[in-house]
Parts: sequence; structure tokens; C-alpha cells
Amino acid sequence: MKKGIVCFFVFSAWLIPGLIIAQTADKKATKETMNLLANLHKQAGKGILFGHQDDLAYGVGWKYEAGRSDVKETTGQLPAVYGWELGRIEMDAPVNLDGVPFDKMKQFITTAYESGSVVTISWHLNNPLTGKTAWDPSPGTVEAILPGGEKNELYKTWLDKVAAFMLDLKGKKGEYIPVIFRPFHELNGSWFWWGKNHCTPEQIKQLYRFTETYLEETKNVHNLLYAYNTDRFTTSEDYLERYPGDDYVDVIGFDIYQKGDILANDKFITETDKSLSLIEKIAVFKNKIPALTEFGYNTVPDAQWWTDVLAKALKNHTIAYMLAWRNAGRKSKNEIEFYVPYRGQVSAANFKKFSMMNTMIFEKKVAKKKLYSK
Ligand code: BMA
Repeated sequence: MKKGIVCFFVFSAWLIPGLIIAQTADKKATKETMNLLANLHKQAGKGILFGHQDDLAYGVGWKYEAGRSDVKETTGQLPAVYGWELGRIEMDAPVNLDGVPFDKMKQFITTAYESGSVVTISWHLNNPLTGKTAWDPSPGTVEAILPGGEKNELYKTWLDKVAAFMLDLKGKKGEYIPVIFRPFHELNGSWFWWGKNHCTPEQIKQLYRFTETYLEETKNVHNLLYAYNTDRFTTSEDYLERYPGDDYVDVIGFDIYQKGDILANDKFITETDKSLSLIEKIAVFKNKIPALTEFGYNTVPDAQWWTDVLAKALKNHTIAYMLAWRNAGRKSKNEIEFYVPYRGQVSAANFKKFSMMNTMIFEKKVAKKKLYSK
């Protein structure tokens, strides 16, 4: 078929919702996982699901207090998407790198699923070559864990632990809980060992494919959608340089943070808007779900940031969901980290206003969507 005709079909399938055939990257994905993908496709252009990392575990000034959530305490509603993190599961640690116990995480995930919300998981896995953290960019790590490499067996044992976690997530009827997994996130930056300066595009593509195939075929994990997730980028070519292929990806996204003082607002709006347009175009062409996989402005010092900056950047965009990064609170004397306001924070009232926009989807609206059903 001529390229033009193919484009026409792909494009018209997108425009006529009844024609959308959402094929999961995992051809044996569970029913609920396939339904989630199909429903996220239908979601495009009908509002954005709002998410927050570690929302139920802790917030600014509190930890593990049942029923608490900084998002709920400022907007009156829980988020529609929950981000969690598996770093240190590979070490058999009982808690992840940010102190979240894995058994509690499983309970939080179950609760979120039962309420109709979406779960997405990242993995800041240690460096398998050196045993140091994900931020240890020792050369040759990716190469070492690929098949034939000296650490491939070790890496497989780490994947066994990820698989065990994913297979332990079950709903009331014993069905596996779908998760949007985003391994090797920010792979076009160079701060992690899987980053741009530490391996070739072909090596990271191979690693992505190997990871997914191992989880699916060797471990029989079929409750995952896979996100391809860069950091900020400039062009489509730049974005797709390390893309493992359409057969391996369900969601395409990028991470972006506003840095510096509020004078950087305009720059953030322009860059986010442009990058969203680019991934949305790619998503239509490839029939994938576009998402803002991480974002934030640490400590949100601008009282109007949510409606006057973020909402402007998001205007007319069709991403399915967005994930604000974690409210770690005070990390040390000189370091504080949070991306959604807590009660009384300078941008709290504005965040509530933002949450009430027609285009924003939190707990109540997402429950009505029944994302796991046909
Ligand atoms: C970073 C920071 C760290 C954290 C890491 C993994 O952005 O929030 O404090 O350990 O993510 O969650």
C-alpha cells in the first residue's frame, strides 16, 4: 500500500472512535490491560487525568497517615493517576529508594485500581555493573547486561523480582492490576547509567526490547502497558532516537520541569507546549497514547502557576494523563522538594481552581470512565 493511503487509514481510524483498534505492545495482555489502553485512546482530547507520585504514602510534613494526600487536602479530591517507584526491589530491600515499603505500595495500588484510577511505575534500578545507584554512569553498563554480557544473568534475577511484584498486584476477582511501566525513563539525558552518553541508541533499544520480552515470555507478566519516556527534547528525530519500536510501546511521553525563578514561566510554557504538540503528532501517527510522564516546578513558588502557566502550556492538548513528581518535603537542611501544594502553601488555592477546570480529571471523573471495562 502506498504510504499516503496508509497514513489516511491510520489518521481516519484515529478520528472515528469506533474504528480505533488499540493493540497492546504485549500481544497477550490481560483483558483489563487491553481495556485500559483502548479507553486511554478514547480519552484523548476529552480531558487530562491528573497524577501524583507517591501521593498516598507521604506529603509535606507527614508520612504514612492513613487517608492523607496532599492533592486531596488542597483540591478536595484524590488524583486520577498514581505514580510509584520500584528502585531497590532488585536488592530485595523491604522499602524503595525513597523509603516506601513495597508491601504498603501494593496496598495503595490495589486501592487506586479498585477506585478506577490509573497506576504507573518507574524503576530507578541500581547500576548492575558496579552495585552503585542508578545515577552511577559507569561506562559499559548497558552492554554488560544485554544477552552475552557479563551481568545479563544478574539483570535477569532483578527482572524476576520486578515480575514477582507485578504478578502480586491483583483485584478482587483475582485479575491482575494493569500498570503503565516506564523503564529507562529520561533515556536521552545522561544522569542515569542507561542514559545517552553511556550506550548507543541500538544498545538501549535492545535493552528495552529484551526487558519487555523477558517479562512477557519468560515471566508471563501480561498486565503491563509500556511507556517510552524521554526527558526534554527538541525535535521528533531527537525524541525518537532511542525508541525501541512500535511493537514495544503503548504510551509515549516526556518529563519536563520548570527550573529557576518565575521569570522562566514563559520559557516553560513555550517549551512544554511545543513538546506536547510534537509527541501528540507522533502519537497520532503511531497510534500510541501521549502523556506528560513527569512534570513540576519544585516548591511551586508562583501563587498562580497552575492556571497561569501550566494550564496555558496544556491548552488544546490531547495527552491522556500527566504526573506531578513527589512531595518529598524537607530532605535536608538546605533541600526541600514538592511539586503539588499542601494545605496553606502559596499556590494551594490556585491548584484547587486548576483542578476544577473542565479539562482536568481527578478521582471522581475518572471513576465514571470505568477504564478497565469494555
Ligand atoms: C528524584 C528525587 C529523588 C528520588 C528520585 C527517585 O527526582 O525525587 O529524591 O530519590 O527522584 O524517586
